[in-house]
Amino acid sequence: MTRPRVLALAEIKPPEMAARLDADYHVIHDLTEAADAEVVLTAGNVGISAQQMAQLPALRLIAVNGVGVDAVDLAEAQRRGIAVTTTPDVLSLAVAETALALALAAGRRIAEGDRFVRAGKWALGGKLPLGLSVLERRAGILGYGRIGRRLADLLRGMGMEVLYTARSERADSPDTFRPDALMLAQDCDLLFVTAAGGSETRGLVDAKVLAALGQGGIVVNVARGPVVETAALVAALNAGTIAGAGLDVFDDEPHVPQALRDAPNCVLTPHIGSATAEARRAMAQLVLDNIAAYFAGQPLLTPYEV
Ligand code: 8YV
Repeated sequence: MTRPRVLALAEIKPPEMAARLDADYHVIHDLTEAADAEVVLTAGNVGISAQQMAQLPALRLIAVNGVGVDAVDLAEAQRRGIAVTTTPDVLSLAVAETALALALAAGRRIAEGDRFVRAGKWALGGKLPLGLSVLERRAGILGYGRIGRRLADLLRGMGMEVLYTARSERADSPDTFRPDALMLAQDCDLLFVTAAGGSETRGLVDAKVLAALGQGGIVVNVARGPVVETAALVAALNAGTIAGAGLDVFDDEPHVPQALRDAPNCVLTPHIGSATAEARRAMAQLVLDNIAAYFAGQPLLTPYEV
């Protein structure tokens, strides 16, 4: 029996899950050889454009190995009647953990301390500047979706006061609502960015928001690079008008501007928010289940409703 053809624009991990995709489907990696493919596998930070869809006339399902759909041309997918699935919930803890790790690393100068020891500066009598307590501060969460709320649960569980900004106040939330990023930044010290990417959230964290966060402020971005204005962030870090930053996402990945790489107390990671073996296995399972449901003519498990 011939296996259905699936175009993979992104990979799935861990390897045993990729092997399952290979066992069940004829996986193609070249778009120009996929005119008859009904399914495309992509990732949150890879997506698929209208131009790519135009080259795939048989396409019926875009299976995103991730939750971000900002890189998928959703309007075009809808126009063409193409369904989109994502991998919600199963990665929330991993991304929340990354956000927490970045906040701790920036506040307590962990990455800087590591570089300091490796460079032999400790042995030479050097001193690392004092850090800032993280858990004694107020946390602000910008984007109170599944990931933001999972992070809020973790922070509250550690005794932190948590504020949040979302499109509207959530009646079922134990946390304190602020209607916009500026008001959130005025009242918190740690600003966690967990909002979805795309035009609606572009530049939400700008120079004014950073100024409102203040000298003891730390910005953590595990969402999408453009939600935070890079030039404003670099300026605030260099001027010391905020205390630090932890960034997992960037405007033009995998390229990270030299100004950020040189910025003081800025912890940088290579978009590893969901990169735990546990989360990636569960994400891959959902991707495989959605693709299998599509070919079996059954309802998709986690459709993204446009
Ligand atoms: C990964 C992500 O980069 O879920 C997302 O939107 O950005 C991340 O989880 C990627 O999608 C993993 O394949």
